[in-house]
Amino acid sequence: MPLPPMTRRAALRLSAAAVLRAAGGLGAAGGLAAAGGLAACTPSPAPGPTRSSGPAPSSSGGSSGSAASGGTAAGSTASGGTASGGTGAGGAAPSSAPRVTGTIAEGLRTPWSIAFAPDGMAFVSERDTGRILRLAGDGGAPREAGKVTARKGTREGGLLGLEVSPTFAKDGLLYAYYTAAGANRVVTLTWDGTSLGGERIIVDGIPAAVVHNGGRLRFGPDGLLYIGTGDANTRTLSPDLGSLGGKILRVTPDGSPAPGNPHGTRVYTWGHRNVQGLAWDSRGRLWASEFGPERNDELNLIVAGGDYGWPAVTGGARSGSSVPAAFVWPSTANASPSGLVVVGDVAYVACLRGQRLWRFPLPGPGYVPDGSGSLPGATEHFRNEYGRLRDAVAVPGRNELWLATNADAGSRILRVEL
Ligand SMILES: [Ca+2]
Repeated sequence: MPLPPMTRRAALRLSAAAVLRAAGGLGAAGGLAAAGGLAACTPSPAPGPTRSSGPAPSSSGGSSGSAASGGTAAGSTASGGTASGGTGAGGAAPSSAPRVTGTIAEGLRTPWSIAFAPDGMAFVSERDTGRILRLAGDGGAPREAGKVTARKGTREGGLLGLEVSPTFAKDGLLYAYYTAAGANRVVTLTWDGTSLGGERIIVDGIPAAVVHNGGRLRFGPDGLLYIGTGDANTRTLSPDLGSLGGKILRVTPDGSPAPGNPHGTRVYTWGHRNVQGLAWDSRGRLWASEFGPERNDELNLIVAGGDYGWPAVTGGARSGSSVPAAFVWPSTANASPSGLVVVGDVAYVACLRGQRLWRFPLPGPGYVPDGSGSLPGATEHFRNEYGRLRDAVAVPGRNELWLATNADAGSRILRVEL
């Protein structure tokens, strides 16, 4: 689905105020939110006003792998700081460190997911309000486009993932994942050019709980919808092939089991704890981020039918034929990975508790996770600068990400140049 680039007009309208707000960190955003409501900020082309401590000299040849050697040894914490990553095996991957260059919007309430429509408009979900906002690609205040009735009072449930139909220009369909009264579900809503309506449930009965609700939705290059779910705090669900919990599901656009799924059901892979990030590289490989149990957060290379180990094992360990994680964060304090995006065969992972963005040049063809839990060239950025990071998405047609921060009513969407 070719997407037109966002207008350059936004980039040319430099707003000193926006730069100052961006440079002011969360305090500024929180103050504005307290004053009431949402605000848009003109994306700023200023050179990295929020970059902390400047980029470290780029380490050539991917030797920065030592900055974040991963591994499965307890206490082997990453210490990459804001070092610029080597390009590693990424080939044509961007070689520069990501840098925040502006604030797209602020005063949002726990934005969970961002999804771009073909015309450059973006939809943003707010977890706790159930609102779906739309953001014009060239700035302007966010407007409410629609709303779902999500269950209140869960810590990690609510309105979670969004995804735009691959044929959005024709059907106007927006997919949404939310926690309903008894379970998580996936619905479609129809965009009529003004608002979203006509909600239709396409997958229901995904186990829900106060925590571990998964929630990521992404269409793959095969035109099928992939759904990351969680174990709903009941670890026996993950290896249970009859449950939709603790899985990556693969369905057709109408929610039916995808043809060719390994068990003839919606289940694509199993043995997951809580999957909140899904992305494909240029070779068509699917990567997924997953929260570990107070240790061993994971970046996984996903293969159809795979068992990803939970609850028998985590991280680089194997149980039977389970697939070890490609990269392991021994301490969740450094990660707690949610949104995942791949640009130029470099993966970026937005982290909650770790309050940073991880960057991984992805390995070349033939790569198979070897249980070491490490990938060469991994680096971390923005540590503790913007608070909890929930989602990272690529801006169509640009070498740029939008990054959703989670700071209750002071949450922001940041513009990140790569
Ligand atoms: Ca695992």
